[in-house]
Amino acid sequence: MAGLVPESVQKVAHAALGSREGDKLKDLAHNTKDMTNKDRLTTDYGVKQSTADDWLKAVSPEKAGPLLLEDPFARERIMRFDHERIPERVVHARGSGAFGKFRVYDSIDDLTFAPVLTDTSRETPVFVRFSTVLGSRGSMDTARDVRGFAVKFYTEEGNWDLVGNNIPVFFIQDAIKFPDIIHAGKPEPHNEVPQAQTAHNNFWDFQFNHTESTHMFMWGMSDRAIPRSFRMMQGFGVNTFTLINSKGERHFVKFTWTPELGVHSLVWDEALKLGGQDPDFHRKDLWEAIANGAFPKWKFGIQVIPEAKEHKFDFDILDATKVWPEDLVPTRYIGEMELNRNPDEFFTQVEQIAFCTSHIVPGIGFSDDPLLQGRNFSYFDTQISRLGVNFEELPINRPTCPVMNFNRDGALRHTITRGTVNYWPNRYEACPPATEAEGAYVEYAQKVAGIKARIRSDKFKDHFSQAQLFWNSMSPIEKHHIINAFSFELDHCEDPVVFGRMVQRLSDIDLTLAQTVCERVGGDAPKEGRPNPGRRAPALSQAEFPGANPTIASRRVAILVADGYDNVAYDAAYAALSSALAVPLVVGTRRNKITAANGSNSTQPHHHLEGLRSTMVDALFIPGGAQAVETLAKNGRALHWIREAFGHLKTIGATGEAVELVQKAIGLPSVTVSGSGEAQESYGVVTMRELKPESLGEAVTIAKGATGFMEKFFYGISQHRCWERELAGLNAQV
Ligand code: HDE
Repeated sequence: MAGLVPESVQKVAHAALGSREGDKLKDLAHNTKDMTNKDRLTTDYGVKQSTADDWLKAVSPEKAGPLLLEDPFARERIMRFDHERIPERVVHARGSGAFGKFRVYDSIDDLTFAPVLTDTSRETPVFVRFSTVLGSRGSMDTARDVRGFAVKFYTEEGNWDLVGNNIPVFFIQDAIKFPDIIHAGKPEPHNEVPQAQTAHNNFWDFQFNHTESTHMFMWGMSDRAIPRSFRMMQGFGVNTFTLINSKGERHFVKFTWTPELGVHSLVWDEALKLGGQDPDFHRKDLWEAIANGAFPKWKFGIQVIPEAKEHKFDFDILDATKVWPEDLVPTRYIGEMELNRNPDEFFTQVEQIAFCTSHIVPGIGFSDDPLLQGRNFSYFDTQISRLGVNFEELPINRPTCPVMNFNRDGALRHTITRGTVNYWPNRYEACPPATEAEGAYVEYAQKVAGIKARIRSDKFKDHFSQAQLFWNSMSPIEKHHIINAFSFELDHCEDPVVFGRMVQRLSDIDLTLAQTVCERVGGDAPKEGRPNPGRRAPALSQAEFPGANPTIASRRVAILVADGYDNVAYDAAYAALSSALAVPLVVGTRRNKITAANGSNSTQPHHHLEGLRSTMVDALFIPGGAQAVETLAKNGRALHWIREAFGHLKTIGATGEAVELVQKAIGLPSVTVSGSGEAQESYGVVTMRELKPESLGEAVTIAKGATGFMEKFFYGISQHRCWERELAGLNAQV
């Protein structure tokens, strides 16, 4: 029925049903119902109900008396409601997800016999859940935090769960430390403060005391921890897995996802404000992009090390606090994932999806990575506590291939397995184990020898080299942001022991970093730094991943209007933005119709200036029109919009009289604006005083060095942010 089930969801679902991608959707269809106006209200046991509103009462002529406990309908409703909540995930509680498909385009049959990675004709359905780590289910999306990037591949050989993050390393080397790092990062135990933040004493106390976290907290203080969108993050399997080929050879492997849209982040001030203004910023962004058909895509890459070379590196390749630098182990891109369908229901899909790192398929194996091995135990265990022992039977979790075994019973068992035996061996030879030829998972015959001991190999003891490698590889802007992040975080630690020791720790990475942060947050200025050999690995910088092609597709662009706006510039911008698949959002002095300068055109704004905030868009356009500009110039909120967008390094476009408005709002002589018919760009502010229609064309080529107004404006947006503005210190007013 129209309105109840979003059309976009239906369209993609139907298109996919004929393909392998649709296998999971077909499977889910058995459990999916659409609510329509033909349905009638019933109890859970199917009896129709005459009202949804009144509890059965003892009614007398004078009044409706007390409720009768005998009312089974009312009791059912209340009791079902009382038990609606399940425990939230102990970490990664807040998340959102989507369906999609994966295809390998460059078979790696030299490395594995897993068809999901070798059969280029195969489409594998996937469900992906993105998450923050520390916050509760209701916390804000834009917290400074690692993001989860968990992919469930419904392969024909069973489910493969690749449970990764958007940062390639982790805080700890050995799984036994997981409760400590999470306790230290979560709200403090005495007052449950702060929510979804690492800016507190306990987190930084642990970081100082636990030096193996040093590399990871550098990533956490970088812009990677405040992504602009889930669609603009890399994903990393983090742990070292193995691939086994049909010759029985084994290679170590790390898995990565690289987004087509490039890797982009918010600026910190935006992230802070969005936490209050739009706590669902990332969740909505993913949903809207998919609903609008702007399907996010990632390239799938592998880094591979043959078994014989395991010990040839100056780091241990099984240590999850280390990256495999790309100059030593290049990434080979072999596949692509697209997300193209929003979930139908959050709880039964996004909340109930259960990932287990132990879920792998033949041709893929584990390694002796001591973090991975602990994870393999933990995920299965946590699902039992969160969802119950039959969690694999839940629709979103069950594989698309056949499942048959002798596991039975347990709370909420759904499958009814017919037959008189529930054990193996049995007299009927029912459900025998599969042979290797039939596709059985056979463990790699790894040699294991040694004594029992609680130790790690020597190379695990180097905790600083890769933290330095990361710092050295950052661009000047990225370094500046990391310094600001430490300044924020340590400023929130009131205990001088905590911030005082942490600034000393920073000198193990870089002396200038330590001294600059110390200058701001307090403590004794570090005098000497750990020697830094100056090695760099450029691929660690997110600036290395600008995106496949310059594009403004799916970028949100506000158009500010008031009565008397210039309809020629407005119409041209609106049409050009739409044809470039950006999302124009008209923001007016009111949400009722706004009349254009020519008196006959008008527009119905999507929002008014108080409703939408500049933080929620990627760029800003203001058409001229003398009357409109006069109104906006007197409106403090409008001026704030322009200043804030400028402070957040966003591209701003203005034509006609709006050029003076922008000049007035920004008020910086170094930002020059065009006083003529030529389009001009200065620090990401694109202006053109006299309208030149040919400069406003609809089909805009997005390329560097273009001359037209719209081309310059679009190129600016495609670059995400104008970093020159920050380098010149012009954004300081926000
Ligand atoms: Fe997790 N982690 N983790 N983790 N993790 C969980 O499992 C755990 C680690 C990651 O969207 C939990 O289902 C241990 C690394 C993601 O549902 C739990 C250790 C990486 C998600 C758990 C780690 C991750 C989780 C909580 C150290 C990046 C969300 C709920 C040995 C590669 C998955 C759940 C989703 C979730 C344990 C370390 C990523 C408790 C013990 C390293 C993306 O099982």
